[in-house]
Amino acid sequence: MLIFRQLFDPQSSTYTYLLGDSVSAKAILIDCVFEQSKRDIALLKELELTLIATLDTHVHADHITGAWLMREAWSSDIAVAKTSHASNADRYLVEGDQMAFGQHYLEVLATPGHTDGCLTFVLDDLTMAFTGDAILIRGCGRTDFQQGSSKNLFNSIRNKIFNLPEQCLLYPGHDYRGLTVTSVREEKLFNPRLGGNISENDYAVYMHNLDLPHPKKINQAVPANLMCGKPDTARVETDDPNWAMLRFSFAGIWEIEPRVLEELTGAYQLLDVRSQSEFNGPLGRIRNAQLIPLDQLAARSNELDPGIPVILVCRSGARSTQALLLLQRQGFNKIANLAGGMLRWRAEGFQTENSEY
Ligand SMILES: N[C@@H](CCC(=O)N[C@@H](CS)C(=O)NCC(=O)O)C(=O)O
Ligand SMILES: [Fe+2]
Repeated sequence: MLIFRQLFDPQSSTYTYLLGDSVSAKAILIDCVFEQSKRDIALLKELELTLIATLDTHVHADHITGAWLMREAWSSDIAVAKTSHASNADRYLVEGDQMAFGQHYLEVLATPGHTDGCLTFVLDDLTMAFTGDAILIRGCGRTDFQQGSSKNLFNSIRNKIFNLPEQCLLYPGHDYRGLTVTSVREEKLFNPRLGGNISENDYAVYMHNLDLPHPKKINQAVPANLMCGKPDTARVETDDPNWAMLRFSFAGIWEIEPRVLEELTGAYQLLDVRSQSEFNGPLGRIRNAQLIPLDQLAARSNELDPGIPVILVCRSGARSTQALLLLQRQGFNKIANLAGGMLRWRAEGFQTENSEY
């Protein structure tokens, strides 16, 4: 089965696409964003997928690719267009190349115009295509920098993308209004720039008069993307917590595994947010746990020291997630949720106090 996710970066309005094969658990990412790497890694892990490659549709001008960071995390191949002239890639793609992931593959179409190295990736059964910034939903990529050419883009869209089956779904590299997907048929009929019978000349005039400001990050993004997102410094500065080995979840929560908590040596506050009766009940509690039930936490958070990490626990991990968000709003930033709560702690055989079985 094909696994498919469309992900969004709100800062640059970029779509990242995850495509995976459920049989082999192999996955690829199209147009991943540097700042979203933590999120993308969390999702791949939660879906139990292995990233084998990142693909970029072009050298982006508005954001930095996450390709390099992903290769650091997964040893995944970096694939870019041969015509991108980017360094540090593992595969340089030309039209007709296939990128396999398990039982599926994407085929490469060269669709220059927005930049001279733009690629569209077409799924093996022609039901989906990832067009980058060639065609956008009822729009298209600008053609006023990076060797952009309205003539080339007109040709790429009219003679390549519009030659895909009419029902083929088109997934763009960006959308600035929150639209997510379109189809070849829809864009042929309704694209205001080059749908219907609009001539190449009308299109060129339209593009010439777009008058868009340059992307704000163009001066950092283009050179970084020509290096496939390799940072200048040897170490990437992050604000990731360093007080314990934590795992970032796709839900956006830092979690601590029971085994890591058991072995944690530094100072921490273990906060149990269940009710008093549960705290004294048959499931028991973890040694040194301090009780503040969730419904009292807002009023009693001053009993905690914000300078010392707080680990939150409840029965299954749900209430403690709520508690975590509440403390975060109050300015606590060294904070983690015990994954799976007391139930998992016990299931994995770790010791409890006061339990009845
Ligand atoms: N305002 C955005 C830039 C938006 C932009 O120029 N997007 C490019 C894609 S990289 C484009 O082709 N836009 C076409 C359009 O908005 O019609 C920023 O500062 O990052
Ligand atoms: Fe672009």
